[in-house]
Amino acid sequence: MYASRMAGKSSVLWIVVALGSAAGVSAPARAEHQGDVWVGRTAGGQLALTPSGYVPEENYRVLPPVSGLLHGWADDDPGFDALQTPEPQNNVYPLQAGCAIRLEVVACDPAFRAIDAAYQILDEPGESTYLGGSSLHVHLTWHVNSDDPLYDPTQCVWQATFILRDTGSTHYTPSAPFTFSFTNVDLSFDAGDYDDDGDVDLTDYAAFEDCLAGPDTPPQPAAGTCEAELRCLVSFDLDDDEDVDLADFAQFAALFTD
Ligand SMILES: [Ca+2]
Ligand SMILES: [Ca+2]
Ligand SMILES: [Ca+2]
Ligand SMILES: [Ca+2]
Repeated sequence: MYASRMAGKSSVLWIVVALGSAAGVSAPARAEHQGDVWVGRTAGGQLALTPSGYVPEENYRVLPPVSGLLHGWADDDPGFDALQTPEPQNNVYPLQAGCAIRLEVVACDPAFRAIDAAYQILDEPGESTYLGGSSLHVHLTWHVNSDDPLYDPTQCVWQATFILRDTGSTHYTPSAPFTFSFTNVDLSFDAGDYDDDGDVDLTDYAAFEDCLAGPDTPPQPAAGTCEAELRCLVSFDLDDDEDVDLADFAQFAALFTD
């Protein structure tokens, strides 16, 4: 079905077509998900996030620049919301009355911090803030602080790992750790469209070649910057395993628009 649209392009693209049509296509790249983290508990009584809400591990959260009180990049999404509807297929159920849920830092990168409504800074392991009870809904401020002496201007992704704890009468087991990735790079382009001009064409293909480093190897684009590497992954790591290889190439080929 791609052959007619590809007619007249180079022989390289015919290989692309063959690979693309052979592959299962359309897994979305890791991208920006709108919405909150949904908090619930398993049937066995462990705090858990549902995959129906924002999944920290599957998303880069883009923080816009801020000025004034805070310097650097900050936003208050995603927040935390209590799950309302049971999800037996995910083994996650609504929180019960009596719970008292806290968010606790396990680890976070230098210059990153979470700020709660009382302006308490969370940036050291063990620090925590109260999120609420069985109907919790709270937004912290996520902040990459460019005033921090440890702020590294060559860094473009900041990670922060948390767990949820219950200090209430329900005595839920703490959640598994979960890790957010925040970035100050604008990632609002579509999968495959590296140069963000609304198509996937030979220009993007050239960028794919620059990003291609093979299985289980981080991209090493010529530009050599964190931002270039991140753009490689967001554009071309279409099977979301943190590399750009031939498996991604097969999916990339199917995205060709011209
Ligand atoms: Ca393009
Ligand atoms: Ca183009
Ligand atoms: Ca791979
Ligand atoms: Ca990949």
